[in-house]
Amino acid sequence: MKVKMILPALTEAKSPFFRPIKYSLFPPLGLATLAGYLDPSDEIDIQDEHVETLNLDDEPDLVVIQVYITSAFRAYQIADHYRAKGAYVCLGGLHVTSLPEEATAHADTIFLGPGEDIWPEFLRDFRRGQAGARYESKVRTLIGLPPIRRDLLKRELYLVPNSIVVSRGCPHHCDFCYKDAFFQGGKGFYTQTVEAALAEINRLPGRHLYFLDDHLFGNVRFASALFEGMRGMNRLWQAAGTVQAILQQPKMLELAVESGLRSLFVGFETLNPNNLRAQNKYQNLNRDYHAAIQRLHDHGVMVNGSFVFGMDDDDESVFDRTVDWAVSQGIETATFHILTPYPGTALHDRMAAQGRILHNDWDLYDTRHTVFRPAKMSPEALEAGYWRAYGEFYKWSSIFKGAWAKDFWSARLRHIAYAGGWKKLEPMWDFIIWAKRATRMLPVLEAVLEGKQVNKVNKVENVNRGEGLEGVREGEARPAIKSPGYATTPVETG
Ligand code: B12
Repeated sequence: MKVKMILPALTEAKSPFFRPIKYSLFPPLGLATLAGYLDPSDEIDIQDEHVETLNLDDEPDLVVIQVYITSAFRAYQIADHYRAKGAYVCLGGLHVTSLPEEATAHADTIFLGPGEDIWPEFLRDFRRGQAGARYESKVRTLIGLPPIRRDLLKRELYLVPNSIVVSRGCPHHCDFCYKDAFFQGGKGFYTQTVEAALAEINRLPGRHLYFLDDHLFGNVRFASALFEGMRGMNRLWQAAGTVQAILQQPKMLELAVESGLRSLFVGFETLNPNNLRAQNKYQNLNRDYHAAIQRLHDHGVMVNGSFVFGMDDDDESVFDRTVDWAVSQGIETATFHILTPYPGTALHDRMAAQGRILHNDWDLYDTRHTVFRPAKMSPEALEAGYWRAYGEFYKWSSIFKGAWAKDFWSARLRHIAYAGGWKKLEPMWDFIIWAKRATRMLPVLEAVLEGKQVNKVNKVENVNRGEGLEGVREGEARPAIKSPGYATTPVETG
C-alpha cells in the first residue's frame, strides 16, 4: 500500500521570502508515530510542508493528514485534492478533534483524540475493506507502542531533529489550553514507562534533545526516575515546565540539571492573579515567579518565559509591565501570545456565549492576531501591544539589561548569545533554511546550551556541565574539561 502522510503548513511557514526558523525546528513526530503502525511492506512518504514543497502529483492509496487549527484550511484543500484523485483520505489531530463536523466534509475517515488506539484499529478495518467514518480515542496508554519511524523523517532539514515526547497531556485544566478538548473521553495525562522512554532516548543520535511534553514534570515519580536514568548519558536537553514544579519539587530540578537540562519553557502566562483565577490556572496562583526564575538561573538553566496578553483583566498597561518585569528578571527569551480561544476549550465556550468571537478564520488563530473582543482594550490595541512587547523585549538594550541581571559574566554572555541569536539573526536563519542546512547548526546550539557557566549552586567557572554536577558542592571547583565558547543559536517553541 502506498501511504502519503502530510503535515500541512500555515501560510507564513511556506513563504519563499521569509520563513521563521521556528518552523524548521521539529520534525512531524505525530506522523512518524502513526507510521510505526503500518506494515514494513507499505510504501510510506512523510512530507512536512514547513520545510519542503509538497509533491501533490503522486497517486497514493491512503492519505493521512495532521490538522492543526492554523493549517486547517490548507489541510482541507490538500484532502479535497487527493479525494478528487480517488485516494482514501484520513484526517486527524487537534483541530479535527475540536471540530469533527467541519473536518468530515473533507475526509473519508476522521479521528478524534490521540491515535495510539484508534489508528491501528482503523488500519485493521481498512485492510478488510470495512473502515468506519469516525474513530474516537478512548484507551489512553503509551505502553507497548511500536517504535517511532524516525527513519522516515528528513533529519537534515531540522535544527532539532531529536524532539521527543515521553508523556501525553497534562494534569492541569487551564481554560485556554487545547488539552481538555483533545483528551476528552479518557485519561488526560499519562506517561510511557521509564524503561521505554530511556530506550527511545538511547536510540537518538548526538547529544541534544528537546522534550515536547506539555508537562514533563507532571508525574514526579516518572520524571525523577527518568532523570536518574538519563544521568551519565551525556545529554543536553530542553523542555517545558511549570512554576509549581520548579518551586515545589526541590530535588527534581537538581536531578533534571544533572541529567542535562539547560533551558526550560515556563508558562508564567500573566502577572495578574485575577487573570489566573479567571483562566483556571490555579497552579500559578500565589507562586513566587521571581523565586522560580532565580532557582533555574542558580542551576544554570535558561528560561523561556511564556506570556499571554488579552485576558479580561489586561488593559493597555499590561505590555510594558510584563516586558519590564521579564527583562528585570533576566529571562533569556520570551514567547508572547495573544489570547486565542481555540474551539473546544472552556475559554472558547465562554467567549462564544458572551458574543465576543470576532470571526472563524482559522488561519488567523495563530496567537498573533486578535480573534475575540478583549474586555479592556480594542482588538487593534492588543495586536499593537503584542508586537511592541516583542520589539521591546528583544531590542539590544533590553537584552543587555536582562543579561546584566545575572551575577556572572559567563551567564551574561550566554544570555546575549542565546537571545541575540534567536531574534537578531533572521537573515542568517533564512539563508540556512534556504540552503537546507538546519541540522548543521545543531553543534552551535549545543555549545550555547552547554555554555561556560557559572551559577550559584556550584559557583564554578569552566564547568563542563555535560559531565554532570554530582559531587560538586558550593564553593568547590571542577577543573575545566573543555571550553566550548559561545555562538548564537537558541531554540524555542511557542
Ligand atoms: C512541536 C510543536 C510545534 C512545532 C512544530 C509542529 C510539528 N512539527 O508537529 C512548531 C514550533 C513549528 C509549532 C508551531 C506552532 N504551533 Co505548535 N506545538 C507543538 C507541540 C509543542 C508538540 C506537537 C507534538 O509533536 N506532539 C507530539 C505528537 C506525538 O503528538 P501529535 O502531533 O499531537 O500527534 C498525535 C495526535 O494528535 C494524533 N494525530 C495527529 N494527526 C493525526 C492524523 C490521523 C489520521 C490520526 C489517526 C491521528 C492523528 O495522533 C498522534 C499520535 O498520538 C504542541 C503541543 C502538543 N502537546 O501537542 C503545540 C501546538 C500543536 N501548537 C500550537 C500552535 C497554536 C502553534 C502555532 C500557531 C504557534 C505560534 N504562535 O506560532 C504555530 C503554528 C503551527 C502550524 N504550522 O500551523 C497549538 C495548536 C492548537 C490547535 N488547536 O491546533 C498547540 C497544541 C500548543 C498549544 N498548547 O496551544 N508547534
